[in-house]
Amino acid sequence: MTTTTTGSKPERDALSSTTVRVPSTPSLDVARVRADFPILGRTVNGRPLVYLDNAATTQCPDAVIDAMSDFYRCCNANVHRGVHTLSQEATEAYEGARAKVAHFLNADAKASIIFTRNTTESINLVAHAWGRRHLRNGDEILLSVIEHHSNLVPWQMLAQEVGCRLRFIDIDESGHLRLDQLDQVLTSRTRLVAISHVSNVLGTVNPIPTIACAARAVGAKVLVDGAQGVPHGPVDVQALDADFYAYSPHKALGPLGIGVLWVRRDILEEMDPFLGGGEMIRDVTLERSTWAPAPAKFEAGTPSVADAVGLGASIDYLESLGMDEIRQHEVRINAYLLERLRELPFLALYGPEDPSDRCGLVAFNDHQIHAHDLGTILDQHGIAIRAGHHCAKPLMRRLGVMATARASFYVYNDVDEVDTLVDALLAARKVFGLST
Ligand code: 7TS
Repeated sequence: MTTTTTGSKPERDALSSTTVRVPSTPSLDVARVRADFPILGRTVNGRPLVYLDNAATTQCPDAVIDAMSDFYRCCNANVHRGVHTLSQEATEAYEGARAKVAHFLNADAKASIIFTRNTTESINLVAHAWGRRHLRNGDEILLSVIEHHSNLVPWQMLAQEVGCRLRFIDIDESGHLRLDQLDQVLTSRTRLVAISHVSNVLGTVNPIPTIACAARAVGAKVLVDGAQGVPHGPVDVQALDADFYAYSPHKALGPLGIGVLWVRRDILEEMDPFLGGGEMIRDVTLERSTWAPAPAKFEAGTPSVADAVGLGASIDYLESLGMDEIRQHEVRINAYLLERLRELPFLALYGPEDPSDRCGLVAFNDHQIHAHDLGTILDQHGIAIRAGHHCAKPLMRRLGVMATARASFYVYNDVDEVDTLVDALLAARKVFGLST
């Protein structure tokens, strides 16, 4: 984990730290890691599965699957409302998971961790609960052109509702944000800067502390879309100097169906509820209600308890591997991946050249084969990649393409799978009778 800051000055962001260099020796024992993931033993179209769609969703280790099935076998009950033993055990398991997330992200308080369904819901929660109360006609929200639709559409909807204006930071030719534009696009009207920690298309790790510092200077709050941040290295929300941080555990070895939102403790009181219903109230009369303190205020209804338990187990698993080691593993794979793909003259690659500037993914296009055809042919080889616009249509337009292919790696992938990918890309050329 990065060191915690006590003052307002941000420390380094471990993901974008320049100290990460391509390691000469492996930082993870991938063969041992793979043995923990039952799905990796299966075949697809008669070939061993090569799973390279981790930026969409990662796989679960036995520890996560077992934790969830144990919960259903042993202490399945509703939380926070039962005097009986099962309900108390379920509550302990649920709140224990919250404590693990708080520690994992170095949150300023356990109550600052709100469980949602995914990153998308976390960002929508901020737009409704904070945005509607604090943004007015003429205010500005600063975004970037690389944002996933999850960190764009909710702000468009809010902007239409309250009449505020969206502004954007562009990227340069290398796929880095144009920080030189910050002076121009941040104004005294900027109330919020909402930016992704890591791009899901370019892989670029964005320098959040630098952006947060500039945002603070104009009095704006900072929301970080951490969907592609948390999985790939140590994240310390206080060191990042953010106000809101959202992520999806299913992209970091956890289960589908649960999301995380961290809100800086002193802002929790400045937010209205998002959804109304059971568990989020202090008192209810026929005419009106008052709210429970956070996080209950933002978690109406029965939560996804087993998913929270699985999330807790995924954090234990990630910590047993080491988040620094995971970061180094990805940088090592990136270096080999970029080297091998650059050998193929028929490919266009997107994103930064330096493997240390990106997380373990690369988006690419064959000049002659559509990304969807490539995805289908690779599937015949047992290789799962993603093809399409990656829910980042404005970025596709900015890059001048309709779609890209994308291979994304994680803790159980190794360099031999890069070779398998390259062989399959060459085989795809043959299918279309194209030169290699
Ligand atoms: N933000 C970023 C940067 C993402 O990459 C994604 C998902 C999301 C938000 C939304 O996450 P969700 O869990 O709420 O859906 N990105 C991808 C992807 O790149 N391919 O599939 C999902």
